[in-house]
Amino acid sequence: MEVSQEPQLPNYMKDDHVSQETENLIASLPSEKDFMGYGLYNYKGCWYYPNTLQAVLDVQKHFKPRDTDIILASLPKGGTTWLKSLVFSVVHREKYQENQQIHPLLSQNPHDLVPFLELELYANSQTPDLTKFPSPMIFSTHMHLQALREATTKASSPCKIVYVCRGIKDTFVSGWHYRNMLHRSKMGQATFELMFDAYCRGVLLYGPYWEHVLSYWNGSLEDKENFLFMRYEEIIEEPRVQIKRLAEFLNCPFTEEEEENGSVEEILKLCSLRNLSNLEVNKKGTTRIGIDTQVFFRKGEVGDWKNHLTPHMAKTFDEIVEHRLRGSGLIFQ
Ligand code: PAP
Repeated sequence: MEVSQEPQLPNYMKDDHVSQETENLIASLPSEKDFMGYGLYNYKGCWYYPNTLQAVLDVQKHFKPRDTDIILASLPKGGTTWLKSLVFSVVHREKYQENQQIHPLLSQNPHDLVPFLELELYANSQTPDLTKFPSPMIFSTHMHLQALREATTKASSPCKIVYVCRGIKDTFVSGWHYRNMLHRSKMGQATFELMFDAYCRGVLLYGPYWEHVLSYWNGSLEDKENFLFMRYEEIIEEPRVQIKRLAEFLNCPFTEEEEENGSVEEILKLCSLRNLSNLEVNKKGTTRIGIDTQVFFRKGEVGDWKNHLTPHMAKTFDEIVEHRLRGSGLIFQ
């Protein structure tokens, strides 16, 4: 392995928080090593590290969303941090319109404002205290829809789910940089190629990519009232249109007055990569789950893959995605 120092493993990658029952389950599951040699297990079509699987099972068993809850879903590196910032700011905008200086995004990382169900809340407890978050509660998850549904179908009426995704090539490249930053080490070309191969086979945490995006795409086609399918590239291209679409979906559309007084632009500016990444809280320190806050912010460019993938790698990704999504109506350029 080319990693020069012992990697700082986040808890969700470990296997030290697993019940005997889950251990028995894991022993019966298909397994593979991830590109760095850590064990992944396939449960109902999706790959997990042991601690993540334990937490997913706990979410499925114990989390019961209320109809006012909002769940943000994504693959890692699909636009999670941005979506958290935007939804939090849109939903809670009335509270801070008089005094933007006290806006929580200025002093807290977006991941601490919108907690992950399985990576934070249910990672250490089957009965986390959910009352400490402002109402309406906004949660997030990287679980794919079939896995999430095991929890949401317990609710008496559906809650709103917003999904964001990004083309596979930029998601992959963003994930590569994230892993380098996370492990505080520059991994070499051989590891890059191993990660590429794992991605192509779908063997990565919450993968395969195509199953994940398809599960939410189909969900959004079946139930437009409760599912919103968003794309990172579209938010970059037409932020005003997309944020208004988001607000309408969440039943808090911008009023004419808000549009005139610049509320939309203010939120976009507050949530911009430039603004967030320059805040003290996002330059140093860690999130509640112990990840350096700065690793969530990098370039945020569409097409950065061109600087990292060979033409052959790019073509391989395009062909896989085209093949896997064929007939679904979901197309990535
Ligand atoms: P996560 O799933 O681990 O939370 P996620 O936020 O989905 O990660 O992805 C991080 C990517 O979003 C980074 O992209 P890059 O590697 O291509 O640069 C990061 O720069 C980008 N990002 C984070 N915050 C924002 C933001 N406010 N606006 C636009 N892009 C952002």
